[in-house]
Amino acid sequence: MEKTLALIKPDAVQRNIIGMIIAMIENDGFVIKKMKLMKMSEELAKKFYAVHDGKEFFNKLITYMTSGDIVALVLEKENAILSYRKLIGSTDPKTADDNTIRKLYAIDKSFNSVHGSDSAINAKNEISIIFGN
Ligand code: IDP
Ligand code: MG
Repeated sequence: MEKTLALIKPDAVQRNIIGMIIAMIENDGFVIKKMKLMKMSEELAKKFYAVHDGKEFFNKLITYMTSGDIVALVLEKENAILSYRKLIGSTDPKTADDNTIRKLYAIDKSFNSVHGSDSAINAKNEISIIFGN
């Protein structure tokens, strides 16, 4: 069964909506295989988001992701990667489909409440960065 890496980002943890987001994940048929509340160090955030290094929003992204606790989850489902990307909706909540996590809960394109791996290779890589091998 396919696995993906999900993060509930600091803006959502701070607003006490961890439970609402996890309810949406479970209601969509995902099984939680691993879960932890943690705070990303600057080093970890930079490693996790290395693909965005050099972009204009990179520093803002690192400051945001290290600003408070996050919840990290390994989710399992058939086609988990694509299915979870569909459940979270597009990066910018303004263009996200109705009833997606970002449409319902994201503040804006920067503070968008959740992360989801976008490919099999990135899912494997991200799971090992956060949970180890
Ligand atoms: P994704 O989270 O939908 O995969 P990415 O393009 O991989 O989106 O960007 C990673 C994260 O960086 C986003 O979720 C968001 O928090 C932030 N981000 C992306 N694009 C922008 C932007 O144009 N301005 C500010 N923040 C952005
Ligand atoms: Mg991405």
